[in-house]
Amino acid sequence: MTLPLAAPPSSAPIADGPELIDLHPALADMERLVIEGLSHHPRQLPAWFLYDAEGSQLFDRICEQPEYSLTRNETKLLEERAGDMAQALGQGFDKQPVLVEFGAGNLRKVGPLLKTLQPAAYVALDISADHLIPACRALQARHPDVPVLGVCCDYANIDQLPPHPLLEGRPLVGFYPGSSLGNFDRPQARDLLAHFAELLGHGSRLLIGIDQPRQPARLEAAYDDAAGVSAAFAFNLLRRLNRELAGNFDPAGFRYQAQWEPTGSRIAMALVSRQNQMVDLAGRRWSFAAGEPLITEYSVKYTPEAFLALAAEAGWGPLGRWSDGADDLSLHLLTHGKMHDHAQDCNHVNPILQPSQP
Ligand code: AVI
Repeated sequence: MTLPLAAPPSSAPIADGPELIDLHPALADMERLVIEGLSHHPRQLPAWFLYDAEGSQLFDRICEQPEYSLTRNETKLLEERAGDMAQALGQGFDKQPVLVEFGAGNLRKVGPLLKTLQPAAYVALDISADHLIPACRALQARHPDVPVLGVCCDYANIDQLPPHPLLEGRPLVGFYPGSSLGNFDRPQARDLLAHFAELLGHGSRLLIGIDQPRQPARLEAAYDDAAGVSAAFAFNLLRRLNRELAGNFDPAGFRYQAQWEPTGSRIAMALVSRQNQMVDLAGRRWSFAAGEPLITEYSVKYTPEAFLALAAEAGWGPLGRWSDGADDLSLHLLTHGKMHDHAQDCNHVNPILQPSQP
């Protein structure tokens, strides 16, 4: 899964603030991924392509839509239960761990954990540097005692965390909220969980947010909100491709669609071609048939049991689970290591093994 880096990493302090290391995939890598994705049937691009500066802002607006409850519910759960979560996340290490957040976005969820865990440092990984820089600066101002480091990267495709004095000799624990695991198909999701274990190290712990299946109508509305923000988020992908990879997509030639697919337990989001058409992109000419979808992303929903089975395939075992009142989503605490270690640990955090009550 590793992308060769076409450009050396650059690192710079964010004016009077935390440092940012830039490992964004190079244009040549993006071009290769576009050619691979459009040659695939159905056509599909990596979900991280959606997150340029504009896309990241649109995603933040999706999180505010009444139909999209995931962010609100998860944030509330974190605010209410961060003390228990931090206690279990940081348990058993001889030094204060560093907290590493994957796909950190606007950094608005981690605050309660920083307060309760008091990590030695906090590392935020996100694909959009434009979004990460102001978010890191604001977070550092709110939490002056925790050193903050931003890393702009495709976290699924880095070989290791960048060597940095803040991480040296420290245990690492992971935080992956927002159910972004669902934006990878199952084999990729399993590989990603295994990859997190490699990045964090043996014996590490991971707190991960997972959205669960519920009535299809609710899910379809969450991914196709009445205000049209989800659709705008998808259409922004075409604008990005036109701008960065010499494309000539005409957005009017496509319509947005979000459909629940029961067999995959997932929402499929797509831009569907309204007619037969040709599009130039990445130095090639692509034909789209009328009705043909370009999948912009999937969002797989896992029951707690299905998620834990997937995590086990990647060597992660359960330590605890917290859920929102409606049991629409869970924050799972996992540990990577031998199964009997998990059983012991579970005894320590037994009270949190059941969903929390509203
Ligand atoms: C980031 N990710 C978890 C979102 C989701 O719910 O799958 C992405 C998203 N796309 C459209 N709406 C939300």
